[in-house]
Amino acid sequence: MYTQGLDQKPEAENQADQAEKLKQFQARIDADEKIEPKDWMPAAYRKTLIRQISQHAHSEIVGMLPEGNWITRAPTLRRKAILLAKVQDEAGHGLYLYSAAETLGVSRDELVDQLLSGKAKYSSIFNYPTLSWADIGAIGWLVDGAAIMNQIPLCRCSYGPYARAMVRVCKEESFHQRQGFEIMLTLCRGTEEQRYMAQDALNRWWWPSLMMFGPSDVDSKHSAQSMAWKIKRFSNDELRQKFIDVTVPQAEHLGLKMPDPDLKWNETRGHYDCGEIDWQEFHDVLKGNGPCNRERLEARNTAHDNGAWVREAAVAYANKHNSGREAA
Ligand code: FAQ
Repeated sequence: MYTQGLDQKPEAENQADQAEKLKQFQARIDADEKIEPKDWMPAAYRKTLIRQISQHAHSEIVGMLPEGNWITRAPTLRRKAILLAKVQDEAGHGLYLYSAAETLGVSRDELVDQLLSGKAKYSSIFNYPTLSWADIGAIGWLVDGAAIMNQIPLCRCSYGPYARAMVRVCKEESFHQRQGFEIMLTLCRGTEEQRYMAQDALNRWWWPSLMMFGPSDVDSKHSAQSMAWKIKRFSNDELRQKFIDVTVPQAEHLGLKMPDPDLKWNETRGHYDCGEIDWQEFHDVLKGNGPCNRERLEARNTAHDNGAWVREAAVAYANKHNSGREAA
C-alpha cells in the first residue's frame, strides 16, 4: 500500500501528463504521421476506431448476402464465376477489417457477438432486397461506387492498420464497380425488358446508395472529431456530393434516368443539386425496421451456428499442434 502510494502521481501532475500526451498525439496527427497499435492514443480515438472499423467489417460480411442470393441464378457461367469471386472478396475485406480492429485490443469473437445480437450497426444499404439480376449490376455500379468514394480517403486514415487494409480493399472494390457497370451496360444495350430491369434497379438503389454516406453534416455526431483526428478526411455530405457528380454522367451514358426530379447541374456551384433524402427511411433502417433487417441477422446467426463445427475443429487442431510442439 505504502509503495503503491509513492508510485502514484498527484492528480494535478497526472492531468498535466495527460494533457501533454494529448498535445503530442495531435501534433503527430497534424504532421500526417501514422498511429500504430503500440503507440499511445487517447481512449476516445481507440473507441471511435473500434466502432468504425467493426461496423465496416460487419458491413462487408452482411454485404455478401444480397448478392449471394443471385449466385445460383446468375444468367451465365461467366457471370456466376465473377459474382462468386466478388462475394469472396467481400468476405476477405471483412477479415482484414476484423484483424485491423483486433490490433486495438478487442477480440473478433466480441465483435461478431455484437453483430449477431443486433447490438452493432452495419451499413443500411444491405437491408434492401435484390429482386432481379439487374440489382447485381446496380450494387456493383452504385454500392461499390459509393463504397470506393468513401474508402479512398480512408487509405490516408491516421491509423496505420486501417489505412493499409483499405489500399487492397479499394483496388478490389474498383474491379467490383466496373463489373457492376458492365452488367448495367449489357442490360441497357439489350432488349426493352432488359432496359426496364436496369431502370427499375436504379430507381430502387439510388436513394439508399446516397444514404450510405451517413447523416447530413449537421446531424453527423462523430464527423468533427473524426476529421480532427484524420480518421475521416471528408465530411459525409462532401463525399455524397462527389459520388453524385461522378455517377450522373455514368447514368446518362447508360441512357438511364435518375429517379430524382430535382437533380440538375448547378453552374454556379459546379456541382449537381439534388432532391431531399428521405431521412425517416434512413433512421427506420438503422433502427432495424428496413425491408430485410431481420432476414439478414437471421441468415448471419444461422451461418454462425452452422459453422460451429469448423471453429471447434480449428481449436482442436491448434491444441493438437501446440501440444505436439511442447512435447518436442
Ligand atoms: N448505415 O456521426 P456519423 C461496402 C451511423 S462497405 C448504418 O456520420 P461516422 C462494401 C454511424 O455508424 C459499406 N449506420 O458516423 C461492399 C453512427 O452510429 P453510432 C460500409 C450508419 O462514423 C459493397 C451514426 O449513424 N462502409 O459497401 C450509416 O462519423 C458491395 C452517426 O453517423 C463503411 O463502413 C449507414 N449508412 O460516419 C460490400 C466505411 N451512416 O456508431 C458488399 C467506413 C452512419 O454512433 C457489396 N465508415 N451510420 O451508433 C465510415 O466512413 C463512417 O463510419 C460513416 C459514418 C461515413 C459510414
